Amino acid sequence: MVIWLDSCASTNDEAMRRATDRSVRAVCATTQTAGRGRLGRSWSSPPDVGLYLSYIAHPRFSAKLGTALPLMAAVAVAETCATLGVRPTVKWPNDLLVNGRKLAGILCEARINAQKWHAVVGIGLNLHTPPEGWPADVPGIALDALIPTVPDPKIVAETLLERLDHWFALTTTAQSLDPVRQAWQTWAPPLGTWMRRDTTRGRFAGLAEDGALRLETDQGILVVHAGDVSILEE
Ligand code: BT5
Repeated sequence: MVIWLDSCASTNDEAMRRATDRSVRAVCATTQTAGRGRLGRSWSSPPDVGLYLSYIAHPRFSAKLGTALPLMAAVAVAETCATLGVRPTVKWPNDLLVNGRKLAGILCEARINAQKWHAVVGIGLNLHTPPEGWPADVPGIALDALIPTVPDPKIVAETLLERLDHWFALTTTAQSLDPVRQAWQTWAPPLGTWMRRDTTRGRFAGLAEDGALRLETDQGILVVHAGDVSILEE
């Protein structure tokens, strides 16, 4: 079952509250009053312009594959956009960009609940440009700037959930990040693209086995496990 709410603080919280209910697959909302990004940042979630969806990774998904979550989500969103004729670039770990602007963001959160590991994959995908435009600090882009007709959020959610189910099943069967790692790299900037992590510049050298980002710097390979990187050229 997919729960659709008119409004909530964050669909990630609503999904986490229901994480022990095996009948719930995802929670979506028309608007979020406290949509979250990573590292204490916020996700702009005005009514009727975005898809705000939190997918519940049931406990059957092993915690040791946890680093696959953002990769699976990014690939599922990229594939969903591709069915609509839009080809985004994935930016490690969790952004989907078009023309250098952010089309979607992903926030994976995990918690122990009822003695089981639960994870929620929160996805914000911009469908329509906000009527008042993008806030100055939000370099966003929406599907309506890229394609003539944007389907109803429920239709987009259906495709996205089908792609998420696919990647969860494949990763669980393989018990490995390899399939999703390979798929992720097909949506990534070309190997060798310059990226920056804090003050260090390096060339994109693919993903490590656990999904970490590898950058080839003057000092050798830098493996980035958390935080942000910027793409310096596309
Ligand atoms: C993310 O964080 O990109 C994760 C966003 C996850 C949002 C979903 S919506 C459903 C679920 N429920 C939640 O509460 N969250 C998830 P981060 O990488 O930290 O990026 C945040 C930054 O993106 C902000 O500081 C802004 O610069 C920018 N931003 C905020 N809202 C945006 C939007 N709607 N479109 C594009 N960029 C945005």
